[in-house]
Amino acid sequence: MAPTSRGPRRYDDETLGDPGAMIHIEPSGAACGAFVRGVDLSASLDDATLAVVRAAWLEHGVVAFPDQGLSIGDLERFTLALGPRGDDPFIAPIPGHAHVVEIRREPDEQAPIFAETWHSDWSFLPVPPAGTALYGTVVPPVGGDTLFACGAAAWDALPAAERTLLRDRRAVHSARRGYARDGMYGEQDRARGRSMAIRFGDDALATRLHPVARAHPETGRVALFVSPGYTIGIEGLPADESADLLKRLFEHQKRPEFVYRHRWAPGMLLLWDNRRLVHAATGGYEGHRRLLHRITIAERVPLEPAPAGSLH
Ligand SMILES: O=C(O)CCC(=O)C(=O)O
Ligand SMILES: [Fe+2]
Repeated sequence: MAPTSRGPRRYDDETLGDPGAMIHIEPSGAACGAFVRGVDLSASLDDATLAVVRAAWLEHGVVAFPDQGLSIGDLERFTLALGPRGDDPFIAPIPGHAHVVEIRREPDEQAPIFAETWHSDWSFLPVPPAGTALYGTVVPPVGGDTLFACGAAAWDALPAAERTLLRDRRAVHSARRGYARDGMYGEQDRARGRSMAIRFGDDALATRLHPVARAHPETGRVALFVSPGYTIGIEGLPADESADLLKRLFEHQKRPEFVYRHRWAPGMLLLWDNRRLVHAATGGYEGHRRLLHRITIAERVPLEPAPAGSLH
């Protein structure tokens, strides 16, 4: 059919049929992480583009979209296209945006760096969030990288005998180390003048069990799902054995071969998969401001324990 016979609203068929042709995905070369270029997140994404973005997120675990220039509304729209809104139990939202929180640090702030302990976001919830989107609003010229460690690579690298011992175990998760009154972000921390809107409290004492070896609900890939931030024990083990085992797993999961170090730039959106990765903030930007806007993306399906057949 001649192009002239097309209606004015038609796009070129090549573009229409293959959004991947315009989207460039550059893997980090580490166990996780990729840069995604050629997508403008300030506009609504069509279904085909969204599918490419979703596939990249699942394949690489953490994807960075540089040079976006997003408003809070853009961030809300994009994340809602990926999944339902997640809860942020211990950080108050910004005014007028019930699901947007700030990761903030002022130049003269004395409190310890927020989230420097490895964790998977809010893993103590009954159904932990699938993903997190973090947007670089004010990015310091040095430091402030975010580290990501691939829990699937960590699981695969465990000796077979260890995987056998761990495959039916459940871990005890809790927010208490961070958000209880006596936690890292509790009463003492508030007295040190942290600028983030943290809401610590007794709710943080609750515990929740999740499989140590967790099958990803969308890819089926099994990941080691524990972290020093939120995992406080292994169900059914004496306290000393549980502590020893967790100590070993925490050392193992952050081995350099599993880690991607993400360097931020202003206007960059980062999207990660909490089901596969643990992450940690870093410092090194004393005297500079850092401000990121964050939205938590909830799981679309209920969390199931890993089926035995999918473990290896
Ligand atoms: O500040 C960072 O680099 C990461 C903070 C964090 O853990 C989070 O936003 O979930
Ligand atoms: Fe986090």
